[in-house]
Amino acid sequence: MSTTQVSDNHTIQPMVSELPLQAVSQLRHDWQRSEIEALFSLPFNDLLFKAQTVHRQFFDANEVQISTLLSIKTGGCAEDCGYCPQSAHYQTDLQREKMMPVEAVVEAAKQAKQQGASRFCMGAAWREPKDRDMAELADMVEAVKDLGMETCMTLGMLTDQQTRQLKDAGLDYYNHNLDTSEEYYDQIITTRTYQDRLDTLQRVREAGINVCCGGILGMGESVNDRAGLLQTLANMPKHPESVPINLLVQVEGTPLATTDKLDPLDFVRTLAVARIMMPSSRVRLSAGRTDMSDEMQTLCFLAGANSVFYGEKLLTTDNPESSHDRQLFKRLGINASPS
Ligand code: SAM
Ligand code: DTB
Ligand code: SF4
Repeated sequence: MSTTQVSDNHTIQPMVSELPLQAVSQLRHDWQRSEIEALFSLPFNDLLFKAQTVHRQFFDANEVQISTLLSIKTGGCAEDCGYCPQSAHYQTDLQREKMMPVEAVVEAAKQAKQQGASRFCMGAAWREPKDRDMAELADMVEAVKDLGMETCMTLGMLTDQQTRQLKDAGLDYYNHNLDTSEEYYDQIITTRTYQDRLDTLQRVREAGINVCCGGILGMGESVNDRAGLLQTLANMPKHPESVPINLLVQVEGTPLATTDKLDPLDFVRTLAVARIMMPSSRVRLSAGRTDMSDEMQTLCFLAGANSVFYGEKLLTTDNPESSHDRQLFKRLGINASPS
């Protein structure tokens, strides 16, 4: 680090914003925990400046990619994810629904396209899909692709064969979140391991499907756990193409329903660090937007978030009204990106 000599012989350090932005020209996969913690410890303005600078080297800063979600099979899930209203382990208000017919899925995708979504994400409350469901799932992928949309699915753990079936059907993205750090994982989920998740992610990557993988903030995790999650994501051989960062939606009946609310600025900080560490990935401001002010979402975009879920429902919980989102984008001069 160069320093500046001043006449009375004191030495002053340059501002962080004057430091070379080493992260911008290359994608790194060797992040050390101490470096990540140093990013989290930066003064907020320095961190946001750095994130926005990196963001502009890789993306149009005024474009946001728009995805719409649909729950194609709802509730009754065998897993015990402590945040999830769809787990059969908890008593929530949710109505269980079996797998939707292909035609109904295509109808919902058409509407999403009309509203301006470029990607359609189909989610199922499964630990893993059954082999007998694969043909119908493949039909859904093909039919949604025929509409000219990108397709994404999130179905739980996959076998090699299931992964290949989805790839052959033309699936563009597979969402499979790590949710938090490896160390904190068993505080949140006990019915599977972190390694189970990593195994499916590797299958998806090796099959040539784009990876969508991120996490949830506000589950009582420490800054160190947030750093751990981002370290695992960024140190994968290839960065996930999409990195959804969810704010926990606290649903009555789930074990995490009464967790202390996260400081909104800590959410923004984590997005900024994700942007710096994975500069060419779409970082998605995901669940939890109904609990965020317009101003907080604006800070998220400034921190480098450049994708959102659009449409009044996520999977089972509320998302902002589409008209409100359109208005916010207009106020900010944000355009929908074609992919
Ligand atoms: N069952 C599949 C799985 O878990 O991979 C796919 C569906 S699951 C609902 C998809 C993701 O939604 C989870 O990995 C989690 O990150 C997110 N999610 C679930 N409930 C949430 C909540 N209450 N708040 C925020 N994100 C949530
Ligand atoms: C992701 O990271 N968030 C989305 C999507 N991937 C599948 C799901 C959010 C779910 C929020 C709770 C619900 O609506 O059930
Ligand atoms: Fe099941 Fe997915 Fe919910 Fe976990 S997050 S309980 S795996 S639907």
